[in-house]
Amino acid sequence: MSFETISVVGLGYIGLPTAAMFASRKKQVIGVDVNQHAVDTINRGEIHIVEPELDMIVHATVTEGYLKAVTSPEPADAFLIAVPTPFKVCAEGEIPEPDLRYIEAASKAIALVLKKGDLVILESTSPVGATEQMAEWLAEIRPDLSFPQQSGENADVNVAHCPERVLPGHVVRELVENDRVIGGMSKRCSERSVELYKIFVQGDCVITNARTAEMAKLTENSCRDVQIAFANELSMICDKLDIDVWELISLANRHPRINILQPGPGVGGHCIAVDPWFIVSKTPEEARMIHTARKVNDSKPGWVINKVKIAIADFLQENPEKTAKDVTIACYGLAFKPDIDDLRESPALDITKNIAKMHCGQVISIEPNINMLPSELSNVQLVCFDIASAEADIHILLVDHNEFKTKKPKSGVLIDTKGIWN
Ligand code: SAJ
Repeated sequence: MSFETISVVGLGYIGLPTAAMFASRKKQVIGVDVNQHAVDTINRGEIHIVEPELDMIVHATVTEGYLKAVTSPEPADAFLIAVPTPFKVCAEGEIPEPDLRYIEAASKAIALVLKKGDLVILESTSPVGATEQMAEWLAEIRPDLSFPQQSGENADVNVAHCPERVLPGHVVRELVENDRVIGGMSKRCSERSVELYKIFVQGDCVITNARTAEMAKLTENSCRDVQIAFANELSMICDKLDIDVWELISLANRHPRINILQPGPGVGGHCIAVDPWFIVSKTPEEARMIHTARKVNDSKPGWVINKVKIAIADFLQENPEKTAKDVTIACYGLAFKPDIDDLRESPALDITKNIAKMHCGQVISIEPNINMLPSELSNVQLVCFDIASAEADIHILLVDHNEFKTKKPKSGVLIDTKGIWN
């Protein structure tokens, strides 16, 4: 059975581009989101997120009538769920638990419009077992339909986990070119999912089971987290031993089998800093290295703030006519990684906020990708590079945006967490 109408639930950084790709292949796509603003924006042919090339595709597919957005699900042949999976708030030092409430709400909403022959795919990054849990929620609401946990290959509704793996900033290209891991709850579930993704995916669609697919995604992001933690740990060791970590890494990387990543102010975004906890919370006894890596990366912003405190004290000692009130600190970059406007879970934002809280003098921020500072930085001023470079006494480089690679403050104390001003 072919897929004529496809529904994507959750129109964020993954859901909207995915919906747009199906629509660009002339499928009828119904995007569902609880956010009325997002729905209205998309229906005008515009987008509410920043992602290169996406605006053109959404505009074209909405105008041609292939993509529409709604706030509650409508019948379709396939449903893809791409909602957030954050973790629950917990006390400091405790292991965060995944919060599946958005998956639960999305699956209960689509359950009402499911029919025999439909396919449901969970794309959200999820702890192991979440797809089986989702199938249970669907079955609870629709006892009139059979699901793979009850009827295997003969189920009325097929269910699979196919994690998204695209890199923000390159989503449109990676959605088409990347290989997909397809974890069906039965062989038939996997085969139908491959048929669906092949509508636009040019990469290989590799079949496994749902639990392995869930773990594959968590493994990819945990692997990157562990590798970044290694680089961050090296940067702290080198600082103590008076060695330039950037030179060290470039030397070590000349070895044919070594590829060390880059240290920074910490790990941000809502993927790499979150997903490893889904493994640690399930298997705390075994996941020792993954847990330690999380702790190392989470400790890096505090380490940078400590460096700033030392720099202020040194500056005042060398300039005895000044008090802390006279010291202007410039923080370069707020985004969680270079050349994007996304401030979610950003260590640069966290560091700037903490410096503004502890420092009684002026704190200024330079972030070329935004026009307005978030409300939590109410006592910080957004300025351009040249003003900051001329006015600040202490310059802290937090994100290696392209603009910062070509310019360097001419005077003052430099704290460079990304190694581009060396
Ligand atoms: N970072 C470093 N040093 C490095 C590389 C990255 O400190 O050498 C930092 C970045 O500055 C940033 C954080 O790590 O704060 C994460 O950035 P990233 O570029 O590594 O990854 P994300 O979060 O943008 O996207 C990741 C990708 N996963 C992998 O590369 C394994 C992407 O493919 C996933 O789809 C995405 O997570 C996701 O949605 O899970």
